Amino acid sequence: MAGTTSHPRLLAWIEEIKALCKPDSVYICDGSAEENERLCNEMVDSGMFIRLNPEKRPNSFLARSDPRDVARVEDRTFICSTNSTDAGPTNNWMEPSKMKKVLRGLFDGCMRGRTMYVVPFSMGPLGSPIAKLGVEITDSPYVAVNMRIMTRMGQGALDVLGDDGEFIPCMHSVGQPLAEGHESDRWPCNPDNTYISHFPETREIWSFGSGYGGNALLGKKCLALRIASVMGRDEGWLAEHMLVLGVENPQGTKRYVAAAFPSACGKTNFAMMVPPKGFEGWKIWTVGDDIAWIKPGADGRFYAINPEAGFFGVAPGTGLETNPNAIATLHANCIFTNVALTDDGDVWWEGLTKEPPAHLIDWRGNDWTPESKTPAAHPNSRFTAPVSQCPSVDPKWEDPAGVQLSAFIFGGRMSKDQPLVYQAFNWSHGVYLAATMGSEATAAAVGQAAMRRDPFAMLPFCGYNMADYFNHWLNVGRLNPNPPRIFRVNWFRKDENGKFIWPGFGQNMRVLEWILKRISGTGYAIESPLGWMPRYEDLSWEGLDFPKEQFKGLMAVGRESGTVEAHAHEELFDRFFDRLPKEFVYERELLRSRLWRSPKRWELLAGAETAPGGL
Ligand code: TSX
Ligand code: MN
Repeated sequence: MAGTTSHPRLLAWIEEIKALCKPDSVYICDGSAEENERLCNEMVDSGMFIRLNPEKRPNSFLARSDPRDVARVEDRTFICSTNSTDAGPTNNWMEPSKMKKVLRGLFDGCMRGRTMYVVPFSMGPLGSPIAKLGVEITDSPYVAVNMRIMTRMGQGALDVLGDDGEFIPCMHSVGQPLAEGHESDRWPCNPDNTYISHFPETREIWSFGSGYGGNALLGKKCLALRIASVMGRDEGWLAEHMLVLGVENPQGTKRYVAAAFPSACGKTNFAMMVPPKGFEGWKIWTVGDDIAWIKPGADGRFYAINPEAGFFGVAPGTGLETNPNAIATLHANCIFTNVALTDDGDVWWEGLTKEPPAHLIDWRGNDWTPESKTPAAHPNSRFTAPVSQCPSVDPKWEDPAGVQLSAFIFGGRMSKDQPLVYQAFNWSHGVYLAATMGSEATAAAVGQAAMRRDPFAMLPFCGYNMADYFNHWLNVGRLNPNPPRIFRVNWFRKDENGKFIWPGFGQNMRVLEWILKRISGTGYAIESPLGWMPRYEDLSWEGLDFPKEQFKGLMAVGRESGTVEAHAHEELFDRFFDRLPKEFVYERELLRSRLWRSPKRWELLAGAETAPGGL
């Protein structure tokens, strides 16, 4: 069996691409279990997949990529708008017709000796008014089976598409045609000619040369973020790099929040958090761990869906202590990429267990022992797992109407000068807080820690000029009477000995609880120069011994370092020139003024430095 369609434009496009790429055969995926089994078995035969021990990890596989093809390639990612200013200063740009010419040359005959897979998919629940359809044409069976987990893939998507539905065409090739009688590489790719190209005006994606992750699974970063962000700008909604979770208290009241963090902040861990001791009867529900599509409703409130159906998570650091829900999700029906293989046919990575096994095959296929100098799993190794297998999956995770958001949380990884939590004064201040977020570049020994800015965690994922994106956020808040409240968090502050002050993980529940209290109007906060801040007594400490002195170290920001930070915002924003929202100039000056003119009350409570004389 194979997928069937009578959609004339889709059929014509398939013929056009077949003529260009010249594959040996064409196959339309139906997304069935039988098809999946057949493709996986074919990959086992070709050496691309290793079947894991069915007793330990049923229906699961390990793939090892070419060591040159292990991550997204930002320097080979292009936004091809007609005008370069519409891509903006933070994106690579090429004129669309010039890029098309380059791509047509590369795609000409690129699938010789291979099967061309047509992969129809829906981002978002099938038939949901918020969902978008795409069709990925690829010469990688690895892409086809990963898309089956990550999206609603197959005949169901073709049925929704009907005979005249809209779809986003996504072209993909690993870029390694096979000469007559030649065998394929185990992991074919073309690292010297990689292009991840987006055409926001015609809403097309063309990806060449990489078989890995976001470069190849085009529904995710390319469609659900870069192209969707442009659609959201035009249609009045938001495509965001955010997790979505629900928090339920013992009385059964439930609120949803969306949160954006730069990489390496533990987004998936936060999305699947387990409440700590002292929070009996509380529950965290997972809607998504990476992408949220958020639309204002007729009531002026914001409704979010997870456009994905799977987790494509970083494996290292995922263990029973850090994320038991993820570990349970991975029990079966998963694809692992670039992790290590155990002697009994299971997987392992750094952080899965405290003690590494005595012997492994590492991600490159070599023998590995605990004495080895290199990691057993690649630091960017991944699991592909169905959201439906997550024990904390929210009952409404597939609700086509989405879940109503009460808060946006923006975070970063900073060892100094960024408090555990504070709340924006208002929408435009919140947008400013999100636009200036980021993580520490390197561990700064002394003085100010250098922040690598990642506005809204969207720097590599915004399909248009980021200054226009900031304006879009300001507009969305202006046009809707009930936008979510905005918060900033930082779990990663360190003391003078370089130790994390905050225990993090499940203990972050205490911060979430204060956020929920603020939303409902029952939580106290003081007005600090940065925003509304909790006092020690405003957080619940039930079940945790965390002295007041330590809390000061977690919250305080000096006037001097705050001012250095405000100055750094100026440098960040200068490159956007006249497209930068005027509000941002005023927000920065207000921040400066508050830092030097705030009442003493704040210094005492948050432990800031003493102001110079006269204030
Ligand atoms: O994911 C993390 N979160 C969010 C969890 C809900 N990590 C993992 C690192 C990111 C990939 C964290 N690491 C968090 C956190 O809140 N906090 C920290 C820092 C930290 C690391 C180890 C400890 C404490 C804090 N260990 C002990 O206290 C024993
Ligand atoms: Mn991500």
